[in-house]
Amino acid sequence: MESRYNPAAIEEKWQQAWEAEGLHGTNEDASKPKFYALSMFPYPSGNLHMGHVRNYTITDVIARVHRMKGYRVLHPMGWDAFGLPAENAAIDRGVHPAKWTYQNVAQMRGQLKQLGLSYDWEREVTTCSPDYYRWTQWLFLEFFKAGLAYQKESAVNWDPIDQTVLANEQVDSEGKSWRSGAKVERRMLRQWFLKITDYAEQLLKDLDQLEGWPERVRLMQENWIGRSTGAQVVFKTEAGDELPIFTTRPDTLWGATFMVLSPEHPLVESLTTAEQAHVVNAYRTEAAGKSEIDRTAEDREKTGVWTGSFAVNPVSNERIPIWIADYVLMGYGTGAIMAVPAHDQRDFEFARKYSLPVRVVVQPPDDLLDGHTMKVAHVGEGVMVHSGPLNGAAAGKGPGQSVERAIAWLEEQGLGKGTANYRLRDWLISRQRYWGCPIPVVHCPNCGPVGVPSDQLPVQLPEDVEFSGRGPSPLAKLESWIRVPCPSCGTPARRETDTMDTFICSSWYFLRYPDAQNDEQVFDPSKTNDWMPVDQYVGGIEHAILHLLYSRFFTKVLRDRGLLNFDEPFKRLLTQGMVQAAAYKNPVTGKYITPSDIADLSDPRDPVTGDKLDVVFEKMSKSKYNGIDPKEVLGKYGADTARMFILFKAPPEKDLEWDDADVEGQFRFLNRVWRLVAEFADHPRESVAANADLSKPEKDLRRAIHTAIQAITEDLEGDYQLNTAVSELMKLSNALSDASDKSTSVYAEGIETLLLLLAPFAPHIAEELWHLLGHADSVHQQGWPKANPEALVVDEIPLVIQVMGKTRGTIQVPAKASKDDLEALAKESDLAKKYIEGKTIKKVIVVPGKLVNFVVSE
Ligand code: ANZ
Ligand code: ZN
Repeated sequence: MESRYNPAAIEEKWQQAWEAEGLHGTNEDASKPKFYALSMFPYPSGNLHMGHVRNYTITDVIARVHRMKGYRVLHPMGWDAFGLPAENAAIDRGVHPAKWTYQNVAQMRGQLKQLGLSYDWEREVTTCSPDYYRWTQWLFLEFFKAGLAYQKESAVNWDPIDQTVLANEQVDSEGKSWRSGAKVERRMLRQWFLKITDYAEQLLKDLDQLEGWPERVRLMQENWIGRSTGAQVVFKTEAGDELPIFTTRPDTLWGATFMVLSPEHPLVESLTTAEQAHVVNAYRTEAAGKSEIDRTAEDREKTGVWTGSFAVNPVSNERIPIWIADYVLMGYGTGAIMAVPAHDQRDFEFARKYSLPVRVVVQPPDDLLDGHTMKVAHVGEGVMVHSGPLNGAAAGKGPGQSVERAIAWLEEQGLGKGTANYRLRDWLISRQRYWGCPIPVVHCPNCGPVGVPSDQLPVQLPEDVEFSGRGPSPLAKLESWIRVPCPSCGTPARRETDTMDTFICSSWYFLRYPDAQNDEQVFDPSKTNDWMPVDQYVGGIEHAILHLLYSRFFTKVLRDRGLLNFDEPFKRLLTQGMVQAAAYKNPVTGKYITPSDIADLSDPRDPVTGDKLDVVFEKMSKSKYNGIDPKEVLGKYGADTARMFILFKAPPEKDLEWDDADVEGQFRFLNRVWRLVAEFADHPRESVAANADLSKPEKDLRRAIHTAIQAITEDLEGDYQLNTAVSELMKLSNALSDASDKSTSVYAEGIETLLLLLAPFAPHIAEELWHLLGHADSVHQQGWPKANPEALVVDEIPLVIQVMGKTRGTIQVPAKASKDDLEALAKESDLAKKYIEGKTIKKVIVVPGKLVNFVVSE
């Protein structure tokens, strides 16, 4: 055998052996309980980064432990392979996106294998492969048939750099594209949408089922869905048109002094008088170019123009002017509001600017408000005044308060009804790019949009396209591909040239793994229902909203289409923390400096300015020069050390700070394990049956072994405290090296247990050493050890000896000793004798399990 631990000599060897034996194939034995362990699949950028390594190692440990515990485990991997980078590579470097993507996949698959991750590669899915996207298209058509996919002309977010439309979710809070960083523009375009809003209520309500999700993620989803309750109230224009509004404060109706419509509201045109037409049109054009984020920014000055028309306040029959303003959005509520300037800050600013009346209907308890003089809207508590049937009611949303009473009254009068509104919008899924899943629709002059029949799927991406600069998608120019007969009536028609948002591809991949090679069906529902839901999903917090919400939406739609029999796809979710590393930042210029440019790292200075640099821990990134390439770490220490370090350094959900010394520390630990086991293997053991009468050191060692089993088993349940599990492994290894007699059966039990417990964490070294002990089968096929409660029993405990209430020390006594025994043992102990000899014992106080106190006199 190798006398030294040499990862290079064992890791690849075992990876190949495991693959040859099909060790990580999915066990389909239905008599076993199932466990579906899933990491979020990566975009194949070409290189694995530390964030990936961390994500996949965590899931791998969980998968491996469950296998050892007797579960049948599904642990698959795949590629989220469509997307813009491939297309941009094609434009910049002239490689076809497919080629670029598959090269990257091959490279990354190799890196994953080097990490010793126990994937069932037979179930690999690649979203850009026709045998996968065929089913993405099939699913789209299911949505289409259900009326959940539709086209609509709407103001959309246009990314001027990537030349495509983006979903609201893909625009950050500053109005910039999540990908290109470009300031997003507004354009009116005809686009495809999925009707996620039909599921808003369920997506919100079912968050309650997700007890295994981080509270923070549930909250982010809740806020994103953004439910607000209130009422829809129907106002009428003087011309008699109905003008419904949504308000969260229907109780303030008597304070509505004007109305505001979104500039895009369909009634604006007919409401605009000839005198106002000029200003209204100019204002509408200006508003159309602004993003929603700009329009709704709180600190922005409110602007607007009068349409020239009036409406009637339905509760007071008062005539109120109708304005348009860009702070009212067409996509929320009804696109029209009643303005209550006394109690809504935006309306207040607007009213002051255009000298519109302010009428107080909520009087606060302390000071008397006057609409003419107030400086800000009053949004707090008070009593309803000048409000007809609501007068005297306490203002607020609570039971019996003004809002509830207003809704009841409006419903009684037939003027409105209580409703809920959601911030969530329908999901804009069409993209004007090539490298995506083609939307399987043909536009026919007679039939309108017609779904491609399922036996003609996939609608394949044509390969002979030209990528010339960042312009319109090459698909839109490929007439030979576009012209097709209508599948329904045969008339010459045109293909849809938009492709789908790649978030569609990733909204169902987890449903495919249970039946990944099915070429007849999207999946066999019995298989997918059997494996789903995912028992443990692990991935980055950056997917807290988009991917997770869309996946939940897909699951619910497919359930309603009869394909699935569960409500939620991911039972438990672990969002792993970031991997950070030291970066050197010049506090004056704000620039990051490459460590190799720094002369002395113990006194880091800017090589150009000479400024002293700050050392900051930040997420690894190229731009901060603090990335550490997994390849280097694997090359130097091997996969097992990399895995151990990453698991040990921080709890999975916390950020992790890279530290070379700690990596080195884990490498040394594995070396110690190696020596411990190798030395043991070199000495032939007597095969001793478990001895009933163990010596004290044997008992202590046995207790240490079973304590480790118990602690690690607990760490691997529920919250996955993988870092403390690694510490327990280290403790057990120390207990074994400290053992005075290494020839006992207890020691042998300890060595084997150490390897079993180590196996999920450092699979290669555990396997090598397991075989070194003479086992023929794999350590990974062994049962997970069970702690023996008897071995955990502590049979001696410390007893405190006191004299006149003063603690003098402790002695060891049998845990089960009686009160009398304790008194006797204490009296006879050398410790007590030292203090009580020559004195008269007047009283002995015994507290079993704790102390013995001698009351003496001289
Ligand atoms: C009158 C009122 C009085 C309002 C008051 C608030 C306070 P959330 O909580 O976000 O649902 N609103 C309704 N539709 C709008 C739209 N399309 N664009 C911009 N604003 C809109 O907010 C709902 C409130 O925002 C509604 O209640 C409405 O103003 C406004 F003392 O109506 B409120
Ligand atoms: Zn037709």
